[in-house]
Amino acid sequence: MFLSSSLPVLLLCMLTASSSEIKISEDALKTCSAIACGIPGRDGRDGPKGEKGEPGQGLRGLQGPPGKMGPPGNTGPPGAPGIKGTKGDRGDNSVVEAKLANLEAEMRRLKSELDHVEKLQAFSLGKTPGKKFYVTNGERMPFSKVKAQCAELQGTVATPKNAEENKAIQDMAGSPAFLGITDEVTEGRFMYVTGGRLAYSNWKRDEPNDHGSGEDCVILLQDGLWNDISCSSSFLAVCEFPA
Ligand code: MAN
Ligand code: CA
Ligand code: CA
Repeated sequence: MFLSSSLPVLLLCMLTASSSEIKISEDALKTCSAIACGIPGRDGRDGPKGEKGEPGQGLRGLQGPPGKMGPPGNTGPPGAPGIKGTKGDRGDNSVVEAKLANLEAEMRRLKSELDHVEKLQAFSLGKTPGKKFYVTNGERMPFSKVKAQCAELQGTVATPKNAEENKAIQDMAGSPAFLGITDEVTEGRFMYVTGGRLAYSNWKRDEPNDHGSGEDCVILLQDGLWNDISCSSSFLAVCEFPA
Protein backbone atom coordinates (compact mmCIF):
# COMPACT_ATOMS: atom_id res chain seq x y z
CA MET A 1 0.00 0.00 0.00
CA PHE A 2 2.72 2.22 1.06
CA LEU A 3 4.81 1.22 -1.93
CA SER A 4 2.00 1.75 -4.55
CA SER A 5 1.02 5.26 -3.28
CA SER A 6 4.56 6.61 -2.84
CA LEU A 7 6.06 5.08 -6.01
CA PRO A 8 5.30 8.09 -8.36
CA VAL A 9 6.85 10.47 -5.84
CA LEU A 10 9.87 8.24 -5.46
CA LEU A 11 10.31 8.02 -9.26
CA LEU A 12 10.13 11.79 -9.50
CA CYS A 13 12.81 12.16 -6.88
CA MET A 14 15.00 9.75 -8.79
CA LEU A 15 14.63 11.65 -12.08
CA THR A 16 16.03 14.81 -10.47
CA ALA A 17 19.13 12.93 -9.42
CA SER A 18 22.14 12.04 -11.63
CA SER A 19 20.88 10.28 -14.71
CA SER A 20 23.87 7.98 -14.83
CA GLU A 21 23.17 6.45 -11.51
CA ILE A 22 19.95 4.67 -10.68
CA LYS A 23 19.87 5.50 -7.01
CA ILE A 24 18.30 7.99 -4.69
CA SER A 25 21.06 10.49 -3.93
CA GLU A 26 21.31 12.51 -0.75
CA ASP A 27 20.71 15.70 -2.78
CA ALA A 28 17.55 14.32 -4.31
CA LEU A 29 16.30 13.41 -0.91
CA LYS A 30 17.18 16.98 0.34
CA THR A 31 15.37 18.63 -2.56
CA CYS A 32 12.23 16.53 -2.00
CA SER A 33 9.74 17.77 0.54
CA ALA A 34 9.06 15.65 3.52
CA ILE A 35 5.44 15.08 2.42
CA ALA A 36 6.39 14.23 -1.17
CA CYS A 37 9.07 11.61 -0.30
CA GLY A 38 7.72 10.33 3.03
CA ILE A 39 9.64 8.54 5.82
CA PRO A 40 9.37 4.73 6.09
CA GLY A 41 6.92 3.63 8.88
CA ARG A 42 7.37 0.98 11.42
CA ASP A 43 7.61 -2.70 10.38
CA GLY A 44 4.28 -4.43 9.82
CA ARG A 45 3.13 -7.50 11.68
CA ASP A 46 4.55 -10.90 10.84
CA GLY A 47 2.85 -12.66 7.94
CA PRO A 48 1.32 -16.15 8.14
CA LYS A 49 3.67 -19.08 8.51
CA GLY A 50 4.92 -20.41 5.18
CA GLU A 51 4.63 -23.97 3.93
CA LYS A 52 7.19 -26.50 5.08
CA GLY A 53 10.26 -26.32 2.93
CA GLU A 54 11.99 -29.11 1.08
CA PRO A 55 14.48 -31.17 3.13
CA GLY A 56 17.87 -29.56 3.30
CA GLN A 57 20.78 -30.73 1.20
CA GLY A 58 23.07 -31.41 4.20
CA LEU A 59 24.46 -34.90 4.94
CA ARG A 60 22.17 -37.31 6.82
CA GLY A 61 23.49 -38.67 10.11
CA LEU A 62 24.55 -42.31 10.36
CA GLN A 63 21.85 -44.88 11.22
CA GLY A 64 21.72 -45.51 14.97
CA PRO A 65 22.18 -48.95 16.61
CA PRO A 66 19.18 -51.38 16.62
CA GLY A 67 16.75 -50.90 19.48
CA LYS A 68 16.15 -53.47 22.26
CA MET A 69 14.16 -56.60 21.37
CA GLY A 70 10.45 -56.25 21.99
CA PRO A 71 8.36 -58.73 24.10
CA PRO A 72 7.32 -62.02 22.37
CA GLY A 73 4.06 -61.92 20.49
CA ASN A 74 1.01 -64.09 21.25
CA THR A 75 0.97 -67.74 20.12
CA GLY A 76 -0.41 -68.01 16.64
CA PRO A 77 -3.17 -70.48 15.55
CA PRO A 78 -2.09 -74.10 14.73
CA GLY A 79 -0.80 -74.60 11.24
CA ALA A 80 -2.49 -76.82 8.65
CA PRO A 81 -1.63 -80.60 8.84
CA GLY A 82 1.45 -81.56 6.87
CA ILE A 83 1.28 -83.84 3.85
CA LYS A 84 1.30 -87.62 4.41
CA GLY A 85 4.78 -89.08 4.60
CA THR A 86 6.05 -91.80 2.29
CA LYS A 87 5.58 -95.45 3.31
CA GLY A 88 8.38 -96.74 5.56
CA ASP A 89 10.60 -99.62 4.50
CA ARG A 90 10.18 -103.17 5.85
CA GLY A 91 11.53 -103.90 9.33
CA ASP A 92 14.90 -105.55 9.84
CA ASN A 93 14.41 -109.36 9.94
CA SER A 94 18.00 -110.14 10.88
CA VAL A 95 17.25 -110.37 14.63
CA VAL A 96 14.30 -112.71 14.07
CA GLU A 97 16.33 -114.81 11.63
CA ALA A 98 19.19 -115.10 14.15
CA LYS A 99 16.74 -116.22 16.86
CA LEU A 100 15.20 -118.76 14.49
CA ALA A 101 18.64 -120.14 13.64
CA ASN A 102 19.40 -120.49 17.38
CA LEU A 103 16.08 -122.27 17.97
CA GLU A 104 16.71 -124.65 15.07
CA ALA A 105 20.19 -125.47 16.39
CA GLU A 106 18.75 -126.03 19.87
CA MET A 107 16.03 -128.29 18.41
CA ARG A 108 18.65 -130.40 16.60
CA ARG A 109 20.61 -130.71 19.85
CA LEU A 110 17.48 -131.74 21.82
CA LYS A 111 16.48 -134.33 19.18
CA SER A 112 19.94 -135.84 19.35
CA GLU A 113 19.79 -135.91 23.16
CA LEU A 114 16.30 -137.51 23.10
CA ASP A 115 17.53 -140.20 20.70
CA HIS A 116 20.38 -140.99 23.10
CA VAL A 117 18.08 -141.13 26.16
CA GLU A 118 15.62 -143.42 24.34
CA LYS A 119 18.43 -145.85 23.48
CA LEU A 120 19.59 -145.90 27.12
CA GLN A 121 16.01 -146.47 28.34
CA ALA A 122 15.40 -149.31 25.86
CA PHE A 123 18.64 -150.98 26.94
CA SER A 124 17.90 -150.57 30.67
CA LEU A 125 14.35 -151.98 30.22
CA GLY A 126 15.60 -154.95 28.21
CA LYS A 127 13.37 -153.65 25.44
CA THR A 128 13.24 -155.81 22.34
CA PRO A 129 12.28 -154.28 18.96
CA GLY A 130 8.70 -155.25 17.98
CA LYS A 131 7.70 -156.19 21.54
CA LYS A 132 5.60 -154.22 24.07
CA PHE A 133 7.45 -153.04 27.15
CA TYR A 134 6.38 -152.61 30.76
CA VAL A 135 7.45 -150.19 33.50
CA THR A 136 6.71 -149.98 37.22
CA ASN A 137 7.48 -147.40 39.92
CA GLY A 138 7.45 -150.26 42.51
CA GLU A 139 4.44 -148.74 44.35
CA ARG A 140 1.19 -150.39 45.47
CA MET A 141 -2.05 -148.49 44.99
CA PRO A 142 -5.80 -149.00 44.25
CA PHE A 143 -6.75 -149.82 40.65
CA SER A 144 -8.17 -146.35 39.87
CA LYS A 145 -4.82 -144.79 40.77
CA VAL A 146 -2.88 -147.30 38.62
CA LYS A 147 -5.04 -146.32 35.64
CA ALA A 148 -4.42 -142.63 36.29
CA GLN A 149 -0.65 -143.10 36.65
CA CYS A 150 -0.35 -145.04 33.41
CA ALA A 151 -2.55 -142.54 31.54
CA GLU A 152 -0.30 -139.70 32.77
CA LEU A 153 2.65 -141.52 31.20
CA GLN A 154 0.59 -141.92 28.01
CA GLY A 155 0.49 -145.70 28.59
CA THR A 156 -2.12 -148.23 29.77
CA VAL A 157 -2.29 -150.75 32.62
CA ALA A 158 -0.27 -153.90 31.84
CA THR A 159 -2.51 -156.31 29.91
CA PRO A 160 -1.11 -159.68 28.75
CA LYS A 161 -2.67 -160.86 25.47
CA ASN A 162 -0.69 -164.10 25.39
CA ALA A 163 1.54 -166.34 27.53
CA GLU A 164 4.71 -164.58 26.42
CA GLU A 165 3.44 -161.15 27.52
CA ASN A 166 2.10 -162.69 30.76
CA LYS A 167 5.60 -164.05 31.47
CA ALA A 168 7.24 -160.72 30.65
CA ILE A 169 5.02 -158.91 33.19
CA GLN A 170 5.50 -161.65 35.80
CA ASP A 171 9.29 -161.43 35.45
CA MET A 172 9.51 -157.63 35.81
CA ALA A 173 6.82 -157.28 38.58
CA GLY A 174 8.18 -159.60 41.25
CA SER A 175 4.98 -159.14 43.35
CA PRO A 176 1.19 -159.25 42.69
CA ALA A 177 0.31 -156.54 40.11
CA PHE A 178 -2.99 -155.21 38.73
CA LEU A 179 -3.82 -156.09 35.11
CA GLY A 180 -5.90 -153.90 32.80
CA ILE A 181 -8.88 -156.26 32.99
CA THR A 182 -12.23 -155.91 34.90
CA ASP A 183 -15.82 -157.17 35.02
CA GLU A 184 -17.03 -153.79 36.36
CA VAL A 185 -19.50 -153.31 33.48
CA THR A 186 -21.16 -156.72 33.58
CA GLU A 187 -20.51 -159.09 36.49
CA GLY A 188 -18.79 -162.28 35.32
CA ARG A 189 -17.83 -160.85 31.88
CA PHE A 190 -14.19 -159.73 32.02
CA MET A 191 -13.11 -157.05 29.52
CA TYR A 192 -9.96 -155.12 28.67
CA VAL A 193 -10.14 -151.60 30.14
CA THR A 194 -9.02 -150.38 26.70
CA GLY A 195 -12.04 -152.16 25.23
CA GLY A 196 -12.86 -155.61 23.90
CA ARG A 197 -13.63 -159.04 25.32
CA LEU A 198 -10.90 -161.15 26.88
CA ALA A 199 -8.85 -163.04 24.26
CA TYR A 200 -6.40 -164.75 26.67
CA SER A 201 -6.62 -165.68 30.38
CA ASN A 202 -4.50 -167.53 33.00
CA TRP A 203 -6.88 -167.91 35.97
CA LYS A 204 -5.79 -169.70 39.09
CA ARG A 205 -7.90 -172.70 39.99
CA ASP A 206 -11.42 -171.75 41.31
CA GLU A 207 -10.95 -168.15 40.10
CA PRO A 208 -12.61 -165.78 39.35
CA ASN A 209 -14.95 -166.23 42.30
CA ASP A 210 -16.16 -162.64 42.96
CA HIS A 211 -15.37 -163.36 46.60
CA GLY A 212 -17.00 -161.53 49.52
CA SER A 213 -18.70 -158.25 48.67
CA GLY A 214 -17.52 -158.69 45.09
CA GLU A 215 -14.25 -158.73 43.12
CA ASP A 216 -14.15 -156.93 39.76
CA CYS A 217 -10.39 -156.35 39.22
CA VAL A 218 -7.62 -158.81 38.34
CA ILE A 219 -4.12 -159.36 39.71
CA LEU A 220 -1.21 -161.33 38.29
CA LEU A 221 0.15 -163.49 41.10
CA GLN A 222 3.87 -164.18 41.50
CA ASP A 223 3.45 -167.63 39.93
CA GLY A 224 1.94 -166.01 36.82
CA LEU A 225 -1.67 -167.12 37.58
CA TRP A 226 -4.62 -164.69 37.85
CA ASN A 227 -7.07 -163.97 40.68
CA ASP A 228 -10.07 -161.61 40.70
CA ILE A 229 -9.80 -159.14 43.59
CA SER A 230 -11.36 -155.93 45.00
CA CYS A 231 -10.47 -152.86 42.88
CA SER A 232 -10.02 -150.78 46.05
CA SER A 233 -7.25 -153.08 47.34
CA SER A 234 -3.68 -151.92 46.64
CA PHE A 235 -1.31 -153.81 44.35
CA LEU A 236 1.73 -153.03 42.23
CA ALA A 237 1.30 -150.54 39.41
CA VAL A 238 2.68 -151.77 36.08
CA CYS A 239 2.15 -149.78 32.89
CA GLU A 240 2.35 -151.00 29.32
CA PHE A 241 3.67 -149.20 26.20
CA PRO A 242 3.31 -150.21 22.58
CA ALA A 243 6.17 -151.84 20.70
C1 MAN B 1 -8.73 -165.95 48.69
C2 MAN B 1 -9.60 -166.43 47.54
C3 MAN B 1 -9.57 -165.40 46.40
C4 MAN B 1 -9.94 -164.05 46.90
C5 MAN B 1 -9.06 -163.66 48.03
C6 MAN B 1 -9.49 -162.35 48.62
O1 MAN B 1 -7.39 -165.94 48.28
O2 MAN B 1 -10.89 -166.56 47.97
O3 MAN B 1 -10.46 -165.81 45.37
O4 MAN B 1 -9.86 -163.17 45.84
O5 MAN B 1 -9.10 -164.63 49.04
O6 MAN B 1 -8.61 -161.95 49.57
CA1 CA C 1 -16.70 -159.62 39.75
CA1 CA D 1 -11.00 -164.01 43.74
